[in-house]
Amino acid sequence: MRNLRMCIAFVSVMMMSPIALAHDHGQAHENVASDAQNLPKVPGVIKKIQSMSGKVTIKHGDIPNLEMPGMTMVFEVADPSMIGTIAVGDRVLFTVIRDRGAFIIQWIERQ
Ligand SMILES: [Cu+2]
Repeated sequence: MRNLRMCIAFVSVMMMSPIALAHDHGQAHENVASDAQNLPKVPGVIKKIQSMSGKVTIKHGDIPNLEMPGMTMVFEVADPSMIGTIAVGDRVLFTVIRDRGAFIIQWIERQ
């Protein structure tokens, strides 16, 4: 209840303040990471890692947001630092988007 009231107060301030609105607009563009967190987490097993090209081959389960059934295929990582957190044979959860024909891993975590 208290949170709700704070939320309403916050929204009211936002609506009255053009500066706050502009700030919020800027944040929306930086919020790719939190958008990615809303993607379904897909289970998979790492089959191959090509660290130079940032490509990872994963035997993956169903990917609901891409309407893709389970298979083994190559993905790209959104951030090269992701490569260092995984190894061949790892069971992982990951989120992925399709961008201009490429499948880009947004988030990945060992299980
Ligand atoms: Cu696939």
